[in-house]
Formats: sequence, structure tokens, C-alpha cells
Amino acid sequence: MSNPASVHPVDPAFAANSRYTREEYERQYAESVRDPDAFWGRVAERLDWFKPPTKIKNVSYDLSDFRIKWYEDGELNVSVNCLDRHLAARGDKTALLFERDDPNQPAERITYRDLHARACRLANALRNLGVGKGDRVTIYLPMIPEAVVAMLACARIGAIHTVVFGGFAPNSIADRIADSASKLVITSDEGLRGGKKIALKANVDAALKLPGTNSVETVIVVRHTGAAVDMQMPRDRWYDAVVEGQPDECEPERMNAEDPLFILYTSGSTGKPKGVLHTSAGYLVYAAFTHEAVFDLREDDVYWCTADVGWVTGHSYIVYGPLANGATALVFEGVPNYPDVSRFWNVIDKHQVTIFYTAPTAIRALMRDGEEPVKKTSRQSLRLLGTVGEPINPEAWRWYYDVVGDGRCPIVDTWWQTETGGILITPLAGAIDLKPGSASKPFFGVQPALVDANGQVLDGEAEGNLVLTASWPGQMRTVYGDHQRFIETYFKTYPGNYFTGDGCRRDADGYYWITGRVDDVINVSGHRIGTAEVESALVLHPKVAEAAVVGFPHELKGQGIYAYVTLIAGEAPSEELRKELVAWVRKEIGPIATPDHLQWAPGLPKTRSGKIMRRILRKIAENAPDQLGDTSTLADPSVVESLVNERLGK
Ligand code: 6R9
Repeated sequence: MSNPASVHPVDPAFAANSRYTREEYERQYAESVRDPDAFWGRVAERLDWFKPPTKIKNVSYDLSDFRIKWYEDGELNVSVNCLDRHLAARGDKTALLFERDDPNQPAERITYRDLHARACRLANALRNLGVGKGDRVTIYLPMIPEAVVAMLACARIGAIHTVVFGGFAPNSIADRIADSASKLVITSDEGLRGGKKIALKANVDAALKLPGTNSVETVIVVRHTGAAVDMQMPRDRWYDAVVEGQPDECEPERMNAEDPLFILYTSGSTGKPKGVLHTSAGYLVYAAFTHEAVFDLREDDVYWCTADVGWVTGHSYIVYGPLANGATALVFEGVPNYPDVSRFWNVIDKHQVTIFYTAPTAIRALMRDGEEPVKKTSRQSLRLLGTVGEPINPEAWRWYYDVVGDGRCPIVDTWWQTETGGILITPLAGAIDLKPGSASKPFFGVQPALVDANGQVLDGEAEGNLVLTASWPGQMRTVYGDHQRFIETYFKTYPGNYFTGDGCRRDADGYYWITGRVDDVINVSGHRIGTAEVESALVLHPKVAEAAVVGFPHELKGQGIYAYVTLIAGEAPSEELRKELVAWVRKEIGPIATPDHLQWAPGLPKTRSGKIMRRILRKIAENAPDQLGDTSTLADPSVVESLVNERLGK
């Protein structure tokens, strides 16, 4: 993979006009590591502050004296940075281009002035409804401009938003509302994706009937498809009605740099999803700076990130980074294959998109339909491509490069996480030669290291677990409501370091190749699912005694979900029950957690102390029974034999 033939050297024409050359990258990287205060102090000047910070970095990963603070005495408002400060020079510039699910419906252009007014009106309405600084607001919306408006309105009044992806089911919504004790929910009548309607308001209604959700006083409902929905008065209010007559101006809340901006739930290896908490200044500095540097942003770019605002990529690289930079960002409601598989490329031509950022899973799916649906479009406007969410296989990388980009556009393969707030490992297109499949080099200030299972740091060419030895401004600050869990999850495994949960290889040129999660998190189409979450959903079913879930390699999704299920005594496996259990998981968590395979397991392989040996289950799921490894600690080896036989269809 790292043979010289597969290196794409920096294109000199691109480098000539790019923000960073190789020399600049090396010089600034060295400075960022040598003197983080000077470097990040200077970067922070890109924002508008009510009170500029005098202290830059205050971080210790030492467990006896743990703290992560950036710009701690600074004061600012995130929405002012994304809106107000652009009004003078960019008031009429398009902030958001809204492309609807149905290509025959007109696209919408929202200028910075419009977006400012819309965010202010909603912010005023929220204040009138009793929402203030520090209150939590759950946002459960489709990919429509109101989702962006809602986030900015919260930021304006210092409310902490928690966006829940529209594909989550009522139980998952309820868990997130309960954990964050949200006071208000913003949703819409329905969502629309690929022509299919999603009953968002009905899902919220169902969620609010579940225990732990009575913190919610108000539900604001955006009229989107116009479907009739149940409105429960006085709890439920139409969006149009609450913003009606509200002033276009709204006094922004003065926020301390370390005041929370948002909570975003993400799956971990154990228990329920964690509320990843990001704060105001460090997060925004990092999102804005990485967005500009990594995408080599220019004033007239039309930038499109295909993520959903329900994920961190949507937060940092549809909303906060681009808007803080005064960029034009496209918001897409639809899916890549509706009305046909040329949709992405048609949208690029229609809006003259220059920068396109998507996920490997989408590329792999579109690759199956061949070149024709791509080649019949122009795509001449494109100049830079990006990927995120999972490792990109070199074959998909080459197709993206050759077919989508016509061999003209560099690809930035950006590695990062919900926890990191922004991109940490990536090429800068004018500075770093590309290697298909490698996220390549650390961004400014980022210090990756590889460690073995004992925490021994590995030098040079090596493969191990990826840790970060130093902080960066966009780092998460805590798990909402459980600081101990934050420290234990990320800082205990390799003391003195942040542990990413990813495995990684470093080649002889110092390039990083992420190999995937080393914990019990499955990355399905770039979305994180905890094995424990799927297992808990399965065992809730009255006929299930026990379940174990692992990831397995999946051609399109990167990883798929493989569930082993043991039924309670007296229940017999059947095709009908298998379907019922798969539907059950969809209903409990949401469609993104749908198991791809469900294998009946008369018993699960356990150690003598009762721990499920997932390593063995992974190998069976991968169809590699010859690589089970050491099985000497198994309590009952015959269990493995029967699982292998069933898998092989014996
Ligand atoms: C931004 C985002 C994080 C996990 C991460 C890793 C995987 C993300 C990647 C990548 C290889 C890339 N991941 N980007 N693996 N190359 N360019 O995806 O956040 O949803 O929290 O997922 O995704 O395994 O640990 P999140």
C-alpha cells in the first residue's frame, strides 16, 4: 500500500495558489508544537471577542491534576462570530444554499443577513419561552435550514443544543432528552429523504411518553411537508407562530470561552451513548481554522459537506466552521441515489460546487453503478475533494480521484472524531503528497503517537493504538453529567495521553494509516454504533436470553453488524423470529443499527470468569475460523465448534 507508485505528489499548479506549501506546513507545524500559546493565541485572533483571552492553554492530562482549558478568560458569542461580524462585508453573500430532496423544487439561497435575522427571531422566541443560558434544547430536524437556524439561535442565548439524528427511534431520542434534561425540543412535522417521509413529530410524541422526559416543557414544530400532526396544546407550538413578530435583532449572551456550546451523543464501547460536551471558544477556533486550512478555503468557494447535522461532521463542517469563515455552504436534504445515482454530481453542477466533502461509504455505493452516471455530468467547478468517517480503501480513493475528480482534484482524507471537535490528521493539499488510504499527517498542534498494549511508545515505522500526547483547542471537555466517565474512557488506558480508540500504522515516511476501532465500537457507514447498545436492545426482547454483537467487514458499509442471539429455553429459532428481532432493533435504536446478520447461538464463547470472548466471535463473523487464536481460556470449547459449524452451514 505504501509503495512509491501509489503516491500522488502535490500538484504544483494547486500548490502555487494554496494556503500552505510544504515549507509553510513544516515551519508552522514545528512552531505549533514548540510554542502552542503563541501559535493558538495568534489563531484565536481570527474570531471576534467581547474580551480577548490573555491566557491561551491550560491543560494537564495528569489524573491528579486534570484540566483542559483554552482561552479561559476570553469572552465571545459563537453566533456573533458566525453571523453578525459578516454583515458589513458579506451581508448579501449566500450563507446557505438549500437543495431540497426533490430536485424539481426550487433551491433556496439564504444570505448572511437573512440567516442572522432568522436566528435572532428564533433566539428571541426561545427566550420568551423561558429558555436561557445553560438550558438544554434538543433539536430533532431533517436537513433543512431551520436546523442550522436552531443551532445558531441556541448559541445566541447561551442555550446548549443537543442535535439528535433524524434516523433515531423514539427510545434513542428519549435517552438523549433524559440524559440532557432538555427543556425544549425543536422538530418538524415530517422529514423527507429520497421521497420517503419520516414521522419526526410522531417520534417525538412517542419519546415524550417514555420515562425521564418530563423536563420538556415545549415542543416547537417546523411545518415542512405540511402533513397533519397531533398538536398537544399548550406543549406544542408551530415554529411559524413562535417566530412571528419577533424582532430581527437579538442581544447575544456574553459567553465565557469555556461555557458549553453543545452536547452531541456518540456511542462508546460500554453502556449508553455518551454526551460529548464541547465548549465555545476553543471549539469554534478549531472548527473555523481547520475548515479554512484543510479545504484551502477561498472567498468565492461553494462548499458542500454531505453529512447530516445530526453528526459531528455536520456541526463542525456544515455549520460552525463554514459560517465562522463567512463561507457559502450547501445544505442537502436528500440522499445520493434519489431520484437517481447522478444526484450528487447534478447538484455539484447546478450550484457550481468547488469543494466536496463526503464519506467513503457513499463513494463505494456509487462506484457500483459505474462511471456513466458520473461522466455524464460536468463537475468542472470542483477543485478539492474530501472524505471522512472511516478508512477509505485505495480502490474507492482512486475512483473518487479519477472518475469524480477527473484526476484534477486533490483528496483530503480527514481523520477525526466527535470527541476531537475537528480534523486532526489530514493532508493539506498544497503541502503534502497524497497516498490513497492514508489520512497522512497531523494538523497543526496535533501530536499523535502509537503505543503497544502495554503503553510502550513505538517509534518509526510501527503499528499500534493511536493516542494524542497533547491537547488542541477543539478537544471535548467532559462527558455531560459524568466527568469520571470522561477521564476513565479517554485518559486512564495510557496515562498522560488521550486514547482515541483507533488502531493505526505509521509508514516509513511518517504517514498515518488508520486501521479502525480497537474497542467495541462498530463503524457502520461512518456512523458509530456501540456493540453494547445493540446487545441491550436485543435482550429487551422477551424471547432473547443473551446476545453478543460484533462488527465484520462489509463491502459497502465498511463494517456491518453481526449479532449472535441465544434464545430463552423453550423458544425455537425461526426465520420469522429472525426478522422480528432485526425489526425490533430498528424500532429500539433506529434504522442505522439494523443487524446485517443474525446467527442463532446455542451458547456464547465465554472465559471461565464469564466474559464473552468477542475476538472469537469476530473471527467467526469474518468467516475466518482458522484464525481463532488462543482459545485455551474458554469455559466450554464445544460452543465455538457449534458456532463455526453453523456459520459454515455444516
Ligand atoms: C468525524 C467522525 C470517529 C471514528 C474514528 C475512526 C473513524 C473517522 C476517519 C476514520 C479512518 C478517516 N474515522 N474519520 N477512520 N479514516 N478519515 O467520523 O466522528 O462519528 O465520532 O467517528 O470514525 O474510527 O475513531 P465519529
